[in-house]
Amino acid sequence: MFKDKDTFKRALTRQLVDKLGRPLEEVSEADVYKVLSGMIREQIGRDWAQTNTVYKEQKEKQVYYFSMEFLIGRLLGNNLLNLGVLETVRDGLKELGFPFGEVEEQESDAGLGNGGLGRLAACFMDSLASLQYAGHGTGIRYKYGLFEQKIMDGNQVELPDYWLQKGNEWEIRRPDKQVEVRFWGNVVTREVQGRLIFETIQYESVRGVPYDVPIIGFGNPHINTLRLWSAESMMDPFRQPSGQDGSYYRYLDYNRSVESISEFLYPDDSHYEGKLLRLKQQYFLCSAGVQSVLRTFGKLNLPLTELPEKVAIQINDTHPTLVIPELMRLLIDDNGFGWDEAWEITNKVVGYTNHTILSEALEKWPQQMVKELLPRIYMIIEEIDRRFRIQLNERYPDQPDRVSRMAIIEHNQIRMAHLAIHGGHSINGVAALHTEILKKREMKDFYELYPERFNNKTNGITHRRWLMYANPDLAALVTECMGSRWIKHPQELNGLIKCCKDAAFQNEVAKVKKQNKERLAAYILEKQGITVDPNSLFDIQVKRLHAYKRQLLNVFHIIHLYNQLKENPNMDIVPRTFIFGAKAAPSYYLAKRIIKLINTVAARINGDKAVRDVLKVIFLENYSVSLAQKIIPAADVSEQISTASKEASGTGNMKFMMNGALTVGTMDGANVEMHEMLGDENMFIFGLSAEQVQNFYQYGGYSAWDMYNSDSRIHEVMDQLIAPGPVCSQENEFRDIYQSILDHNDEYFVLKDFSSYIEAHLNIDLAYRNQSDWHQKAILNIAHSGKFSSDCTIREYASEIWKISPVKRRQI
Ligand code: 26V
Repeated sequence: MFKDKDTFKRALTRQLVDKLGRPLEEVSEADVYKVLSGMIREQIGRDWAQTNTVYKEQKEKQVYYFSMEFLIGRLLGNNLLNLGVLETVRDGLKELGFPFGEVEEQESDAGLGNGGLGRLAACFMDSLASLQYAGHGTGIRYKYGLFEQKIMDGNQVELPDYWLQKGNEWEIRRPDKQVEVRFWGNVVTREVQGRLIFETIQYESVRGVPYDVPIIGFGNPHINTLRLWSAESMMDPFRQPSGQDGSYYRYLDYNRSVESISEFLYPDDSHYEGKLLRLKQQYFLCSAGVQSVLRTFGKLNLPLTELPEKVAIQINDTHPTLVIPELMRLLIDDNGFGWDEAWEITNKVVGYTNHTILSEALEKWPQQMVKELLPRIYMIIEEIDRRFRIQLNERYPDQPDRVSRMAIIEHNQIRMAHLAIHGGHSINGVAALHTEILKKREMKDFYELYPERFNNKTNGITHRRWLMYANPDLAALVTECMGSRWIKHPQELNGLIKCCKDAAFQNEVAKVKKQNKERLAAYILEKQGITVDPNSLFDIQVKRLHAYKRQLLNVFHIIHLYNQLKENPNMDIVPRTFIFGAKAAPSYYLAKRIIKLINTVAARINGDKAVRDVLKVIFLENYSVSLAQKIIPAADVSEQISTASKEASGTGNMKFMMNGALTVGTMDGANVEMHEMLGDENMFIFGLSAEQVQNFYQYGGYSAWDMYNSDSRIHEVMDQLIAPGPVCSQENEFRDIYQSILDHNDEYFVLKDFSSYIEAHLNIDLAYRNQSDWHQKAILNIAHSGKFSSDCTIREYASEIWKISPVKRRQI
């Protein structure tokens, strides 16, 4: 692309002058960002078009990853990395007087996701293209991404994230590929030549316009497409009547309601709410997406019976489950298929990934709402349910309870997970433990009915963004140690095992970690005016705020440490900096109170001169992909402390591991698989097992009050939530949190795990004192992290679920 630095500098300078008509001295970072991204866009255009031509000519099977969320973050740096010109551009820009960091900051984060589920979709996009699979994303182009978080007086305040304000350099609007999506109306049924015909009348139309984002493969000319749909009004505003009959106002209402469909991302994760707008969004995604898939398939001139050989659709959680009835509708109503044939095709095309076992997150749509908004889709779901019940009654003739447990429509609700399992050919969990829980507990009935459909696909992260890009010095060190094969074959990171005892290598790793910590410390100083010591142990918990993730356990431990220090100011501890980053769903009261608690504790501790050399607590505002890239490389300790059985997988855990942090964690999600490789020596495991947690839920036997009464450390910390002192400035300040634990019997076993968590932290303290041993452990963490590259995950999806291979270009 750019042969060398000087070629790049010349090309950029020429473009800057040509495009802006200004001398270089008058050019801003924002100008450079814009012109540079434009240059890249131009360069990749041909490869993008050619990738699509190859797909078409070779009739490659295409995978479509349907997701309500794609948390992609910024693209400039990642694109340059994948194009192999990051270093050239960085050096060239520097010589032109534009530090890359500042140019990069001009881009807004595409925050089109809440957390793990959305970021996973983004990592998968990167792996699909880098491994040369024909795999694309289908999502929504929200005008507003996840809210921007401000902390005011310790509380979270949400501001709209208008990420498109400055334009988006990475998208191309494709009005030529628009589709129509229909809502509301009535279905009329007619019989024509012995066949029933279903026609929806008096519906409301919405125009779906796709915006395509190129997904550039690493080191290859393969460019896939992330297609994000935007909802627009169908009518031409200038042709609307403006008379007194009210139609103009109806038009304005319609317009507003249409545009609201792709207006904002729902900021709730893990909590289902039966909101009509959310249902509209889901159907909009599914209908636009499936229509577009069929249109592309149509260009192959093959019969639709061959759809399963040429198309796979993976649905990211149940949010896009309506692809099942929508595909049925298009096959039956628009293409004349009979039910059975349409069902077989649909079944073979769709696969479903489950991301949560929290029952409150399982989607169940009110029957009536679906019936009104999507009358034809509702009829199809009803028919699916009717036939499924017959099948179940035949198989379990004397078990009506089981039949109602498994039915798709029950208690006036449509259970999306049941529809997804029954309507697709594959259901997978996202870590070994999670899949086992699905099979043995949550989806037991379905596992008994369809055992062959259940499979595990442990999550992964792209090592390109999370190691090579976020931590270039560490990546360079790895390459120096063992060459660069690991970049294409991340599992070969385990070649580092042999260097883990090498003192010189340990020192180099330590040096890089120190620099990353210094950079983060500088950021903290700039943002918050607080000085943190890069020699202290950086202990970090960044993730969505949720009770099951137990940020509370972390804060309780900090309060406990503080109590000990107050009692014994000379206590010998390794100086620590605790860092948090977390957004709470705006309606999640307790989560927001926990943010307030963290900030209150932080203010107290940071303001106490007596402990300032050994203890600091930082809450970083507005945690996002870009911030994660700054934070994670600087971590010594990674907090992965969810109540066992609750975290489906976790992916932050993998990012920290790959960056040489040691994990303190429970035997939950993918932590279990990390532990399998690392052993007790290289990880700090504590707390109840998933099985113990289950037993408590099932048989009882746990009392939070007993914990409170029997452990003085717990007693002290809990009391501090309600009595003026080091935590509260006034009485009862955090009584809500106190009650959530004691009066609701500590649903997530914070108190139960407290003691073993303290012990794990004592072990961390001890281990950190031996720096050589510590770095050895850090290196082993990096060495074993290759298994968690999303490349491995995607290869498994490709061969076991989608049945596709990397695309080889035939010579034309
Ligand atoms: C859930 C819901 C449920 C109700 C409707 C609205 C809504 C919106 C978003 C979500 C996402 C929650 C599910 C989620 O993010 N799960 C996370 O998925 C990660 C990737 O598989 C996994 O690593 C995390 O453990 C899991 O919590």
